[in-house]
Amino acid sequence: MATLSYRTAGESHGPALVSIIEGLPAGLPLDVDLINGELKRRQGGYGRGGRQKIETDTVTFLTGVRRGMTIGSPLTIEIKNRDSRLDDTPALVKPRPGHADLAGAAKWLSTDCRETLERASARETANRVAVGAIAKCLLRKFEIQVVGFVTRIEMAAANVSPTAKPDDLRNGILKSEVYCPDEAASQQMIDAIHAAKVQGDTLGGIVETRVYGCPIGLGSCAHWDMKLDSRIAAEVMGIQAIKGVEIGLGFQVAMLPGSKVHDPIEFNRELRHSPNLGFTRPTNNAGGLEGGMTNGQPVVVRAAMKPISTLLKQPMPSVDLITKHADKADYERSDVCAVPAAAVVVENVIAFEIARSMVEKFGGDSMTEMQNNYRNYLAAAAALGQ
Ligand code: EPS
Repeated sequence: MATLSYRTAGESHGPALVSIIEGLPAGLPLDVDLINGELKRRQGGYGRGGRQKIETDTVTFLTGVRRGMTIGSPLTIEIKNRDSRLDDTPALVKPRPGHADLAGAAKWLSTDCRETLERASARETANRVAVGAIAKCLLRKFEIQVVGFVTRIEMAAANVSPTAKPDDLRNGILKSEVYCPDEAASQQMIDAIHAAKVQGDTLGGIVETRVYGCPIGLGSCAHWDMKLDSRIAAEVMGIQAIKGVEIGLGFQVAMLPGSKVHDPIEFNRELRHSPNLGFTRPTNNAGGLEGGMTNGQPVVVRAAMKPISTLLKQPMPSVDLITKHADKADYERSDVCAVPAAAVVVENVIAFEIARSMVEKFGGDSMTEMQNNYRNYLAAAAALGQ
């Protein structure tokens, strides 16, 4: 089975971040403005720290592209680090609770957490946003849209209609400094971040991604690791500082009877040639995924991000790894709140997983082949039972 995969490499203060993506069909136009636009959004959001003032993340294609199009060979991308000074970065010997510092230092038999934190840093998410944005270039050929936003920062919670149109969501997100389409909640979130900054503290929150336009049948119920919900959860949990992932109703399913959880199935003949094949659902508690496969409804995923573990004015109690004496955790330049950035990262890693499932179901060596496969599937599925 053809599949799509990627690996990332690069340290936070090394010369560059790079990624290799394999499995993209040939003939896919790569929209550099879209990719750089996503990188810029990741750098933004109220609550970001000093590093984002230094960097202007943009993508360079090193391999796999000719005249702006994929050519079927491995695609390598590079994002340069302006703050490149890896050999001159100081040792960090008082690990920050919540960060990878302590476990990484022990794992690699060191008293210096620097080498662990350089790779564990959320700077690496720039790679994954660029890869996801490339996946979006593929998804838009199939009219699949992916929209991510913030629904909570600490106690400030947004109210976002489950039936909101993607364009309305996007407009609301664009207007908000915290990428939240609920204007009133957006202001409360900004106030909460400001208060945390004054305290020298940090804040976490919840982000949501919705994917519109997926055909029924992406993913598979054949194996646990082919289930699309399993892959999405793994990809999202792999993002720095994410501690929980929910799909659809998520943890609420445990508190409701089946009659209130499952989404009734209806049929509208006029829609039978659309990606949902005419099967509509008055509710979407399943979050667009049943049995590890898309069911034609929007895919809805939420993720909880913990507060950044570097605290400015009140570093957490820690231990000096050389003397083993109690001390305060070291301070590294950091953000007060990176939840808006996380909304962009989550959105893009989900875009990658959806693109991967599209390549697995419809993939071919070229975009023309893949688009023909997609059309043939929709036609065959629409003709069933006639
Ligand atoms: C980040 C880059 C990092 C941090 C932050 C996010 O750069 P620097 O360490 O040079 O300030 O600002 O990373 C973390 C919070 C972390 O714990 O690593 C980025 O580009 O997103």
